[in-house]
Amino acid sequence: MIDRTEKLSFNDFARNYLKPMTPVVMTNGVSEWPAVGKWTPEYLRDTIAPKVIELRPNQSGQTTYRFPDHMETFLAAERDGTVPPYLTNANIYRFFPELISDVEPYLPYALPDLSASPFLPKDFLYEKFQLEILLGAAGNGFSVLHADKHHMNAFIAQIYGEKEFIIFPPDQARFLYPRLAQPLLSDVDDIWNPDLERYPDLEHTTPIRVTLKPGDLLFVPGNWWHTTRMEQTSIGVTCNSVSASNWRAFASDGARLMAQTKPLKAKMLKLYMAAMTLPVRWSVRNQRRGNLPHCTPSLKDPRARSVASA
Ligand SMILES: O=C(O)CCC(=O)C(=O)O
Ligand SMILES: [Fe+2]
Repeated sequence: MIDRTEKLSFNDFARNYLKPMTPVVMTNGVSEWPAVGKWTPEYLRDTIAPKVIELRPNQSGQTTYRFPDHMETFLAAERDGTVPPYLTNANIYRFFPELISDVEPYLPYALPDLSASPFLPKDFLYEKFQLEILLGAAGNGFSVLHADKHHMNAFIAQIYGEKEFIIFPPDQARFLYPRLAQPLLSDVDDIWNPDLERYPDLEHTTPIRVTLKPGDLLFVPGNWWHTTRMEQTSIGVTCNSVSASNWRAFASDGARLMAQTKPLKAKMLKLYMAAMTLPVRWSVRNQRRGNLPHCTPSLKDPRARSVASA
């Protein structure tokens, strides 16, 4: 079971869910976003300017989407009852600036986001701004059971339609057939109807099912395994973050990846990360005292501005 609550204060969220890394659904967690009640597939088609975006949907190869052609394909599939490609992980800041004001204020629960800390090297892991659109139709689903990359936390907001999640706690990872080379991705191809002869250890798991409705906000802490499916059109927005609880795992994953190409730099980075523990502790103390994230000057994050002015 996952707790379902009304929208929480930042402090209650931090104390009861963020710090212990426990999932939660906040009903109306993002109800103040103009996107809720406004976004529909047609709205996205009419609002997003024509452009080509290149994505790696579902951990696979690169795919090119041409907007609004993709939307026409999507709407036609919706009408015909066929299954269009699930558009995932399209970064709003990079691809859809025309939509940013619909998803402000930035999720206060995701701040301070230590992955965006100015103390980190600029090229650490990937782009810092993480607010991504997921647009799916009936029959779509996220392609793989996984825990989020680099052990990051995920906040998944439901904007339109419904989406079903299946979720497993970190201590069940050993029954979920993690891939050898990509240990945060599962080998199990269809967790909704699993082949128990091929994957007998799944018998030891206790999946948690959650359905999100518009306005809901789901917190999936780092290392919690999950995937989704849809029986109807669904628009979601997801956001990754790193808090004090998963800072260490995040940092060492970054250093591990860097060591593959730049071993010396990775060694220096490890030292640097150890030193970073101080500002991390400081920001956590701040959180506990109830100071809002945008008050932490050492973590100047441009996204916090939209929180501050909300
Ligand atoms: O909302 C979904 O379909 C799953 C998204 C997800 O888990 C992810 O982007 O990591
Ligand atoms: Fe995920």
